[in-house]
Amino acid sequence: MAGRRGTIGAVAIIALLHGPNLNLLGQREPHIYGSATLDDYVAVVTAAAQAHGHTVEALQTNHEGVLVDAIHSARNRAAAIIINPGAFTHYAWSIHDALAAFAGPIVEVHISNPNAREPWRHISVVAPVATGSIMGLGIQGYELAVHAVAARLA
Ligand code: CA2
Repeated sequence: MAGRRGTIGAVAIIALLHGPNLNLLGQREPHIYGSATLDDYVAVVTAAAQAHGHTVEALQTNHEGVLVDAIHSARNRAAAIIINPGAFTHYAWSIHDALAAFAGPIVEVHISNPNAREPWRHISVVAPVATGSIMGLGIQGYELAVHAVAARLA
């Protein structure tokens, strides 16, 4: 059914994108990232999206170009992007440029609070092209991201 870009009827597709090393969630560094696995994050986001009548397409990659391609695909498929770019956050201008070409809401999410960590993590090249950024709230931050996106798509 024709509709707004990234929608199937009234159902919006939310692209949930994760960058490098986030496939290791729950396996290492639980003192920083907790014990939830990436599958747990996807499940929480999917449940929150479904509560708003939306659907989620999730991807994790360790490769910058693959993430750029996923953002390009989202231009035609998704109504919104929730992205944790991992360490790409801090230097990957290709991710910045790809997100800048996306028309819908973009929420940058971080599990930890990069501003409370090493100085090199204090810079985000993604934040200037995001609708908003949520950090330091763990898995709850992802739920908040879904609510924020849903409000903007309503
Ligand atoms: O806090 C976040 O969500 C980060 O985006 C996570 C990135 C880090 O580079 C950012 O500064 C902040 C790192 C992801 C690494 O994830 C791991 C998870 C478990 C074990 C090892 C790495």
